Amino acid sequence: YKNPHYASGRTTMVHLFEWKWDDIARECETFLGPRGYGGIQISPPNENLAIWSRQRPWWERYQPISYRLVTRSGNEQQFANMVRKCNDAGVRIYVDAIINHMTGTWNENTGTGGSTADFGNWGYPGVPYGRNDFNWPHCVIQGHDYGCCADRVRNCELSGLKDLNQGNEYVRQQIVNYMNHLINLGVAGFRIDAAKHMWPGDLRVIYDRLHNLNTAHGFPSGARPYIYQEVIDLGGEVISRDEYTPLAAVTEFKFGMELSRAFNRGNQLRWLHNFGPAWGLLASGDSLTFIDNHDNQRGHGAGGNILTYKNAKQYKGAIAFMLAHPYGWPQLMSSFDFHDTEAGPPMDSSGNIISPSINSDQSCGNGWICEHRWRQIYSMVAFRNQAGNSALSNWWDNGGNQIAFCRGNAGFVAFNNEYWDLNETLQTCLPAGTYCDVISGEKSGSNCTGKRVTVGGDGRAHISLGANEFDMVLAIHTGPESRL
Ligand code: LAG
Ligand code: CA
Repeated sequence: YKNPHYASGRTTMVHLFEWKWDDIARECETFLGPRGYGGIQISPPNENLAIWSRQRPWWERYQPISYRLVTRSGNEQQFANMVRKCNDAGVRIYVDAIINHMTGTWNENTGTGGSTADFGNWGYPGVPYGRNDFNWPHCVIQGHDYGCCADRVRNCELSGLKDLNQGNEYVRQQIVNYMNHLINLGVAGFRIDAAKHMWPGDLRVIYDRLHNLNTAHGFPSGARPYIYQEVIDLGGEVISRDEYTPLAAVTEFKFGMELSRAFNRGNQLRWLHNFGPAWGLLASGDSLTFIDNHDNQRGHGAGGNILTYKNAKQYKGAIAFMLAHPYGWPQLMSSFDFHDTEAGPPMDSSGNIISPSINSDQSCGNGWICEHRWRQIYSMVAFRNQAGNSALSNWWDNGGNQIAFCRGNAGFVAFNNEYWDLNETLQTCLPAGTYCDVISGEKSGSNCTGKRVTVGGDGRAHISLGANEFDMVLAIHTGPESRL
C-alpha cells in the first residue's frame, strides 16, 4: 500500500482542491501530463450534504450522505471519463476517502445527488445506514481526549459528525464496496481522511479486501492501491502515527511545519543538512510530504504557522526544497483564493463551481490560484523527475541561511534566505556545459529567459542569488528543460 504506482519517471502529485472532473480531465491532457506530474488528489467524489445555510462551504464535502458519485465536481460518468483520460496522460488519480463518519445534524438534509438523511435516527437511506451502523453510546470528542483516551478519539464524534462503526461487518462492506467501485473505475489509491479516528485493526481489514488496481488502466497485475492515512501527529497525544505505518503510508505533518518555520526565518536553513528521520520525521518511504494542505492553509486541522500561496516567495522556497530533496513522496497544494476560511470554491448563485480560466502566461483566473502552474513549482517537479532516486550530495552552507546541494550528477539547487546576496563558486556535480536556471526563467530555444549558469570541467560554477530577487532559489539539471 506504499507504492503510488506512478507512470515511469514521475514522482509528484498535486491536490486539485474542489476542481470539477471535466476540468481535471482537460488539465491532465494539456498540462499535468506534459509537465511530468505523477498524480492528483481529488476532492471527495461521493455525495455530500449541500449546506446552503452556510453558503456552501468547502467543508460540506467532508459530510457524506451516500457513496453515489455525484458532487459539485461532477457525476459518475464525468468521473470515469476523467480517470480514463488522466491515466492515458500518465497521471494517476487518488481519492480523498471519507469513511470515518457521515454528516453532522443540520436543518437541511438533501445531498448533492438528491439523497436525504434522517439525522435524529442516524438514517442514510442512500447507502443505506441506520442506527446500528454507528458507534454507541453517542459521544463527542473533547480536546483533552487526544491526551488520554484513544477509545474516545476513535468511537466518539469528530466535530459532531455521525461516527460509523468500522468494526461492524455491514459497515466495512459498504466502505469496501465504495472503494472497490473506484478502483474498478481506474483510481490508483486513497487518502484516508481522519484515520486517527478509526481503529488500525479495522482499517487493515478494509484495506485487505480492496481489489488490485485495474490492469485495463495500465497498472501492473497484482498492484495494490496506494494508501496514505491522514494522521496528525505532532507529538504529545495518546495516538501515534506509528500505529498506522505498519498498514500503509501516513501524512507527515511535521514536514511542512519544520520547513515553514525554516523558510519563514524561524530556523536557519543550514540545519536542514540532515533533514529527514534525524528530525523525528517518518521513514522516507512511509511519508506523504507537503508544505500546506486544504486544512492547515486556512487554520483548520492542525493549524499552525504554515506557509501558503499568500506568502509566495517564502512558500516557493519551501516547495523547491521539498521537491529538490530526496526525502518522502511529495504532494503539492493547488488552491482557490480565499479570505474567509470557511468560503467554498468560486461558484455562481446556484452553487455551481466556476471553472478556472487560463491566462496567456499559463496561470489561472476566475479565483483559482493553481500553484501547480507556477513556473517555479512545475519546473521543480521536472527537477525531481530528473533527479530520480539519486542521493543528496555536496551540501554547502554559509553557516546561516544560504545553502546548496547536488542530486547525483543530475541536479543542483541553491537557496538564499539571507538579507544579503549570495555570490559563490560552488560544486554543482553536473557535466560541463551551459544550463538555464529553471526558477528565474526557462529555456527558450538556445537561450535562457532567466539566468544562465556555466559549469566548468571540474563541475564548479559561479552562482549568484540576490537577496532582493523575485525568488530565493536557483536550480539547474540535466533534463531538456534546463540543459542548453
Ligand atoms: C479531516 N481530516 O481528518 C478533514 O481533512 C477536514 O477537512 C474535516 O473537517 C474533518 N476531518 C472531517 O472530515 C472539515 C472542517 C470542519 C467541518 C468538517 C465537516 O475542518 O470545520 O465541520 O469538515 O464538514 C463543520 C463545522 C462544525 C460542525 C461540523 C458538523 O465547522 O462546527 O460541528 O461541520 O456539522
Ligand atoms: Ca471514529
